[in-house]
Amino acid sequence: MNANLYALLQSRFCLNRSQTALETASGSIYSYAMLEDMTARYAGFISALGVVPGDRIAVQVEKSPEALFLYLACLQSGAVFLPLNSAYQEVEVDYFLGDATPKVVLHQPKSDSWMRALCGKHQIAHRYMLSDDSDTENQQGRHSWHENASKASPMLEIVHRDHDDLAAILYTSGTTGRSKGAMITHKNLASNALTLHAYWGFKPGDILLHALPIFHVHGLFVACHTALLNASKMIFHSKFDVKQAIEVLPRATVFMGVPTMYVRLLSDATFAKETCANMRLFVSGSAPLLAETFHAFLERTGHVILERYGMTETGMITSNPLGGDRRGGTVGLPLPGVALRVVDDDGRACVAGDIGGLQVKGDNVLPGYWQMPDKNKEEFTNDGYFKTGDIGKIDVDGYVTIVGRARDLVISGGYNVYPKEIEMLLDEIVGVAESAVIGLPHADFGEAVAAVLVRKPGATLAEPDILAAIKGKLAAFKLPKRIFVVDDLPRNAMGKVQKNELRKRYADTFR
Ligand code: MCA
Ligand code: AMP
Repeated sequence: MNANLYALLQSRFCLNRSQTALETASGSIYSYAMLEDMTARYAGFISALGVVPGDRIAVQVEKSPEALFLYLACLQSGAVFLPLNSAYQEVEVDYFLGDATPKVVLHQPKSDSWMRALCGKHQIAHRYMLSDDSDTENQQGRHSWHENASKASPMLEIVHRDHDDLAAILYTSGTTGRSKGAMITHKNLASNALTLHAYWGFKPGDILLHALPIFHVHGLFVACHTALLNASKMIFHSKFDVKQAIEVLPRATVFMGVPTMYVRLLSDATFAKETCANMRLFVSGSAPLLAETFHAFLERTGHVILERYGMTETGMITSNPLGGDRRGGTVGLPLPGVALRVVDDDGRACVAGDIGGLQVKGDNVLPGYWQMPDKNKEEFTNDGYFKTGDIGKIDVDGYVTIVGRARDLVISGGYNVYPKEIEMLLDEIVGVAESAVIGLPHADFGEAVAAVLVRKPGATLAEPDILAAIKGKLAAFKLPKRIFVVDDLPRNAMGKVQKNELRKRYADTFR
């Protein structure tokens, strides 16, 4: 049997391929026939470039239908898809390309000069540009992906892949400041997609409003896979715009978003019960949904947001039930086929209600990190459980609550930011003795990044200068939204910086 995920997805496409697969914000319509044809052409072109199964294709482009076809084409041709957040800067991308050694790189026109240099540095054989559909000028030329690939002969087969063959590599930052490539197999993706499709009760006629980015698990795997398995139409917005979302929501039945999106919907006075007339399911994840958002949404719309929990490395782990009790403040129950346990500091299983580290096992869990054998030993237990780094509890009814994180991580608007990565850059600035980066409560983003700097004797540190020094080296969403300069950092008896103390001190900064 061919375990290629694309074979599974394609087997579910509607027989009538003239049905709509994607509708963009500008009104462009792409049928399933078009999706299949473009995917096959892109796959044919990938193969003609000499890419063989297992080769990586790195993609840093804005969201567009073509970007989705490209992902599907990588699956079809057996290539390993390596999506990169379009906000990443040259220094960040340099590392990913050096580590993953892709054979092909696709990028946005705006990064032409530095991508050219990076591809030269890493001896990457092929470089193409893919722009979103609003940018027709850059759709042409020798380096235009669409111009070249859309004319290729369609690949007729779906390349055979085994369950454990890689489908994608997604980089997640690490607490050491060094990113790790999570290796995701066809089995990981297929098992999670089938489970979610059934668990969330997808049915004929469902229409998904898709406004998430497609370079992370939530938008690319969770949202696209469930919709494609259902042969659904996706109203495919290149980014979340609250006005646009409210305009099209009456035509949708399912929405998936990060908590910031729910906060923004609620902050718009025109968002009302009527907006949700056809909706059957609102899903939230990637960051904690505040109780006040959960309750305000119920009051305004009559809908109980379904919160679920997952990770890049594991796909979705838990979900509140579709039919049963959706408990606010919890992330629901372990999904079918997913084993989840809570352990204490010594790795012993906790009893119901006790707080500890969450560990997970199942077909959804990655086999390991790209070229990091030592890391793999650290992150998995001897009996095959993956250590999530999240702290939580499972109550007697099986409901899971996330209470914190063992790793130093800020989640801002659904994006993960690792303080260490920013601290390393701040510490290099002349006049900075040391730094501590923290997440502070933020009304819109849930948490926002802030930095506390200790100045060297006699140095003057001005916020704009500090920001200017690191801007361009980090994706903009990682930049501190406030910088505080202090004489020293609070430390415990062991000399460890007490970030909790700092979080308390500056708690009201963004409220
Ligand atoms: C944008 N900005 C941000 C963020 N997004 N700052 C902090 N945190 C953010 N998340 C900054 C920009 O750099 C910019 O700064 C300014 O805010 C406005 O940028 P803009 O592009 O207009 O922002 P936006 O369109 O309003 O974006 C907000 C957003 C977006 C819609 C919430 O961040 C988003 O789509 N988040 C979803 C992330 C996601 O998909 N996560 C799933 C990961 P300046 O003006 O200074 O330039 S997968 C995952 O976590 C697991 C598996 C899971 O469980 O799902
Ligand atoms: P990422 O590494 O980007 O895939 O982010 C995964 C992390 O997001 C998890 O380890 C959790 O810390 C967090 N996360 C995802 N969903 C939720 C949720 N519903 N509630 C709280 N935290 C979440």
